[in-house]
Formats: sequence, structure tokens, C-alpha cells
Amino acid sequence: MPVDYRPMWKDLGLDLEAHDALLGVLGPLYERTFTTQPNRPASMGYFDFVMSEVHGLRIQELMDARKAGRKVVGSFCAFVPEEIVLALDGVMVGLCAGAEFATAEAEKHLPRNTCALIKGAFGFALARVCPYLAASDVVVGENTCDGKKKGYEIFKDLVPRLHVLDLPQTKSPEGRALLRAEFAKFTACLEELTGRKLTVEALRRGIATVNAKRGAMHRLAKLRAADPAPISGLDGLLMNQVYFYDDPARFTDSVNKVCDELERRVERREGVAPAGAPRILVSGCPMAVPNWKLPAIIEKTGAIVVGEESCVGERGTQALTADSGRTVDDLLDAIVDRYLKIDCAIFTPNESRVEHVLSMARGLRADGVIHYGLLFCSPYQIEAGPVERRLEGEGLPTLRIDTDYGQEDVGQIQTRVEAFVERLRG
Ligand code: BJ8
Repeated sequence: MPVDYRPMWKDLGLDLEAHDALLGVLGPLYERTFTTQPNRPASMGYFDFVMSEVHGLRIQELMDARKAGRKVVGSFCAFVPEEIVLALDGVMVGLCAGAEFATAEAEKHLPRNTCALIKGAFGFALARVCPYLAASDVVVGENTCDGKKKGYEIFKDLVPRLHVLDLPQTKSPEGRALLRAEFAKFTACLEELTGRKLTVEALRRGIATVNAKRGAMHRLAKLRAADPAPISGLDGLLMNQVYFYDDPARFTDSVNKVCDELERRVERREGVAPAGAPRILVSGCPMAVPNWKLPAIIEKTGAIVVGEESCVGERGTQALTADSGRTVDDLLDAIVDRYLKIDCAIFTPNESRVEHVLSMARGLRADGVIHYGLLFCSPYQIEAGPVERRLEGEGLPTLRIDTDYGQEDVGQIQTRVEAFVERLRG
């Protein structure tokens, strides 16, 4: 008998009618997009289960954790250090919204020409349909792009508690010092919230848990380099999305199980598409759940997405945190060093990003790159030009797609992607 989560959603203050409407769209969209894919690895069943319970069982777990005295930390950015959250016995969850919801309401607070990601976050909050946001004891914002930076000034009134990280814009010594100071302030905020103190042992455990999770994603990324591709790009993206929601240890275990199955597939040369199918690396803005629009279009053409250079992808999971420090300060330094490697387009200059795109494309044996920019996202849309020129100069065909969460341009994008895939087929 299915569990009735409605009392829990009501207690969380959700608008049950609007929430029903959201789930009424989400469920069928997931079914259409994922479960109809041919030759899916059987171990993806776990992720189907997670998605079927994404507003149910996982929220119940968060509520149980809160009852047991743990605090839930909601995050919008790959810069929020989960290691510190775990070390203070917190639970971290992603809040980024990958769908349009209550756009008209959101546009009462934001200009129309705001990126879909920020508008989506506002829409979900204003319409009271996100149980993750409702279950968060503190929401972490960050000064990255102007949209987020200014948006949080308004968003703070929509949540009970907001902590904003002031992120650097350069990777200079001064930028590093700022990040170090901000992580110290973040630690102090969580210490106050949880009534705990950061210790070397707890921080080492937090680092180990997050390293294991990232290590499993690195293993998955390597397996996606095989031809024929053992897993679709849609499923690869799905795992990168669930990364932000699931219990970390259970997630690591589940990704490793998928990897075990993929290793067997690679040995047998079994894939989700024939060997030689065009291979595409997607690079650019993050794709939060349930934003599956572009990879679904790409894979309908018979091409395969082999990786994501994105914060919901390898930009977010690259690099492990060194755990050899002997003091809390040493370990915090190591955490800062790891996070400063994230090549977000808010950094200037940001040359390491294009180097990362190139090395990913080569390592994954991509035939071409599709640069994904959300409309009105200046950092990524402006960076797209130099990225495209450099990749084309290196002989990597590149296509720029700028879009939002709407469906109106699907036909037009499909035509452009099909032409691009034809170019890759030579
Ligand atoms: S570390 S990429 S998660 S800031 S799409 S809101 S940049 S206008 S999401 Fe990001 Fe952190 Fe950087 Fe990663 Fe602004 Fe662009 Fe919108 Fe964006």
C-alpha cells in the first residue's frame, strides 16, 4: 500500500494543490524520458526508486533526521562544502530548481530577463511546492553571478534563515583568503545552529564521505569513456542530479553498483547505442532536476552524451579533498584548495575551464561539444564564445545552444542538434 505523505507535506507548509500539480507533471515526464530508454542498466532501478520517492521517502528521512536533532542545510551551489556540513552532523540537500513553476509570481520579484534557474528557485519557494526548501533549517546562498547575488537580497524574506557565502571572483591569493574566511564564517554559522564544534576526527569523516561519493562519480565518468557507451547521457545526468539529494553513503554504494554493471558491459562491448555512435560532451550551465531537455533532444538523434562539464557533473565533482591535515585549520585549508578548483564562469579570468573541457572531451573520446547556456546567464553565455573558438581551433566541432526551461524552442533546437550530429557523422 502506498504511503500517504500528504500529512507530512501539510506539516511542512506546502500548498498541497500546487504540489499535486507539480507531481502530476514530474512523474509522467520522468516515465517518458527515462524508463523508455533501450537497454538500460538494471542497476538504474535504484535511481528510478529514488526519483519515485524524491518528495516522499527522502523527505521522511530528512524529517526523521531533524527529529533526531540533526540540521538540514539547503544549498544552491557547488561551492557549499558538504564536508563541513557532515562534520557538524548536518544533512545537505540541493535546492536548485530545474523547471518553470509559478513564473508569473517569480516575475513580480525579478525582472523577466533573469535566468530560468533563479526564476525557478523563486517560483518553487513562492508557490510552496519544494519540500527540500521547507525542510531546510538554513538555506545557503552565494554571491556568484549578479542574478544570484541580488536575488538573495529578496530571497532572504522567503526563507526562515539564509546564510550567504561571499565567493571570490578571482583565483588570486586574495581570492583564496576570502574563500577561507567565508568557510570559517560558514563553520561558525553551522556550529551555532547545531550546537556542535568542528573536530579533526569529524572533519576527516566528512571529507572521507564526500571523497567516496566523488570517487564513485569519477569511476562512472571513466566508464562513460568506453565505446559503445555503456550508459546513456540521460542516466549519467540523473546520477549527477541525485548526487545532491540522496544519503551520501547510500548514493556512493548505488553508483558503485551501477559501475560494477557497467564494467561487465564494457568487457562484453555492450552499449546503449552501437559502437561509433556520435559522442557529445555537454558543457555549460548546471542542469538541475527535472531539466532533462537538452540531453533528451541529443539522444533522440542517436548520439550519446558522454559527459557533463557542469556543476551538476564533473565541474562539481572533480578533485578530492586532501585528508592528511593534522588540525581543523589544516583540513579547512585543504577544503578551500579543493573548492577553489571549481571552474565556475563567475571567475575572471577562467582559462582553466576551457582546459578542463578539452581534457574531458579527449578523455571521453567526444566527437563534439554542445555548449549549454541558460538565457540571460551572462557568465556562461559570454564565456561560450571564447570556449567555442578554442575548441573549434583544436578541431573539436562545437555547437552553442542558449535556451531556458520552456518547450517552445524544442523543435528549433532539435533541428540544430540534428544538423550538428550529421556534421559529427562526417
Ligand atoms: S559554482 S555555475 S552552481 S554559481 S545559470 S544562476 S551563473 S545566471 S548556476 Fe552556478 Fe555555483 Fe557557479 Fe556552479 Fe547565475 Fe548563470 Fe543563472 Fe547560474
